[in-house]
Amino acid sequence: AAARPVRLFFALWPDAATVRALAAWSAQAQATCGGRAMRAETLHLTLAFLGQVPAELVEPLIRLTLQRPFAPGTLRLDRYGVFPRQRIVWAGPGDGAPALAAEVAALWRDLGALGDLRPDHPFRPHVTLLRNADTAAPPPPSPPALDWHYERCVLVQSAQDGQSRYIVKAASR
Ligand code: 2AM
Repeated sequence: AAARPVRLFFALWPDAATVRALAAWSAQAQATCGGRAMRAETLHLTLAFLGQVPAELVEPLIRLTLQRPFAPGTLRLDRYGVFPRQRIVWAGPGDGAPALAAEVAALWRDLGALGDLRPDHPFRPHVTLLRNADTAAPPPPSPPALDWHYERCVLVQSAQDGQSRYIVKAASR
């Protein structure tokens, strides 16, 4: 039987110090906005969401992740934001993270060459902190800016059995 499609995305996964800082951002936002805090081990920034991908593409995607260059950089998270429709409160870069956006565009070019893969909307860099939040009121002032030094992008499988579970399939060098 054909293997089932796999839900995949590319992301930046925070180091331990960045996770701690993000957890503090999350707690501060939750005091005002309520909602459900993302578990610390699930905090991430999505670079490219692939959705359900045919199983045959998983190995090529792992090879691509291992082989293609990905430029490290620093992302300055300095604001809260909300997606009212999804009732999400997030942390993000006020400047839109142009260097990271350029990496994401290059990643999509490589993905498009590999298969029928393209973004379904523009890149909006954010780390989801709270779900089912009260997004009618503005979030509180943010803590001091957080500089996240990232080294790698990772290919992640999202296994949706009840709560979402993330499995890292490969990391860039
Ligand atoms: P979210 O946190 O804003 O919901 C795994 O689901 C990751 O992929 C999450 O970071 C999620 O963003 C993101 N994601 C889910 N559906 C998406 C879509 N259609 N486009 C872009 N990102 C998506």
